[in-house]
Amino acid sequence: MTAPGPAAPMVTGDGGGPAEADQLRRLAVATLDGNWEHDHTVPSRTLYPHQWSWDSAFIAIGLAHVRPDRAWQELRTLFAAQWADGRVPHIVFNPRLRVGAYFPGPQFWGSERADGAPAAATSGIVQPPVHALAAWLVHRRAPSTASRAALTELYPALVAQQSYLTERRDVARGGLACVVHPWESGLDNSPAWDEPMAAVPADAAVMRAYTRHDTAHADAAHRPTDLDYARYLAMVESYRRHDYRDDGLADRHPFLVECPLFNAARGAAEHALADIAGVIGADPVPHRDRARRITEALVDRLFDPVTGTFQPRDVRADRLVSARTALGLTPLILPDLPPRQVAAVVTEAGSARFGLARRMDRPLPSHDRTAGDFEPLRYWRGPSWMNLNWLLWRGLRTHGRPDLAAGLRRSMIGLVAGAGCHEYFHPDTGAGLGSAAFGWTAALLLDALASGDAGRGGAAEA
Ligand code: 2M8
Repeated sequence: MTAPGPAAPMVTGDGGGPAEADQLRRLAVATLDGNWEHDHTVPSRTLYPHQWSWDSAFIAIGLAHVRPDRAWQELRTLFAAQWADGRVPHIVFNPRLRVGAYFPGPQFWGSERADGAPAAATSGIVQPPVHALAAWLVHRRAPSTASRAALTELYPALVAQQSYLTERRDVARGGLACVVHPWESGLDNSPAWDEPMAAVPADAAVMRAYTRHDTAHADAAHRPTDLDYARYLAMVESYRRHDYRDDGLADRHPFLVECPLFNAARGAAEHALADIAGVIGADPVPHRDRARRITEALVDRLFDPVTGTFQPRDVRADRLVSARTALGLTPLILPDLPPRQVAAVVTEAGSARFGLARRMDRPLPSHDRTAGDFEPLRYWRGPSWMNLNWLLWRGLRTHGRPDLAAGLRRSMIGLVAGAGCHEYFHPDTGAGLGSAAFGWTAALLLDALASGDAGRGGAAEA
């Protein structure tokens, strides 16, 4: 039961030839055009029919190659729903859709009852802050007077987004922001959350009172379980009960985790804001300082010298979670990651757990493929995702590993050439899973196709 979408391309090779690349580009543009909804792009017409925060950032990066005006509009629309405290909600609901088009919908979130929420109905939680990086990349793709004006307009909102995370979410006061819900990480049911989630009291039977929307459009065996969903709802209820306020979280909230990807995105955002500041006449120095402090805190609090990888910290239990997921590789996007950690992450990525190599058949899975709980079909518990691979690809170029970056890029393009713009993919066979016309897969494919020279030629990239 996958969503209908533009037909998978008739690409016979790995997508690397010029004619094949052109076919793939057309497929990606058709997918993005098909998901365009008056002022934003939906991740999927069926599974996710509203606007999602980090999806829009990735989508803007791809749109910059083909529809730059839409790329800016995508970001503007999202930030129009920013809360007064600076949080950028993870979902902005489209009021034109029928009740029940997505669960949990606006009635469940009840954002209108919270202080500082925007006029639009939104969720009350956030997602990884990849938006400043996206804005910077959209500008850099085709710098112009219009793009500088767009950066100038977005800059204060991007700064406020960062301030919210720094000032309100650093529960342990160690320099890292906490996620208060697995949905905030973007990797909803990653094995990384199993340990902290086990402490959240919930009963799968509560789901009898609700109708899940996702399992009507995707195979239930690929999705989070009912017990996962019962816990997801319990965490929202805990946060919503206090009108999504962040004071006192340590005393009352059942899930508080420092996520490597979320905080790496925060650090990358400060680097991007420094670049943006340089273009619009603001001061880059405070951004570079904050970026340095985030990287130091990540290394200090989340790098495990024994395993040689980054692992989330369960703040309530004050310990690193044991699962070795692809989350641990993502700090590679930080240009100031120290050489020791760069080497460790590249080693972890190249191990049998993830399989990064100069010649590789498939992109990296979302979870350690040697782990007992690796599930190749279940969402974030094994399948390959374009956004995680794109982040790693970017990190490899940033840290001067064009050989590995080129191998990864080829495998990403080959994956979509074989299966189409699916939401996620079987990590061994490359079969397409989930939505068949997924926004960020199309967008990041466009970016990978356009960056061919950088990927092959080896220029380190800022
Ligand atoms: C997935 O998450 C939503 C909840 O936010 C869901 O499962 O319904 C995740 O893959 C998330 O990373 C993504 O942003 C969202 C929309 O694509 O779907």
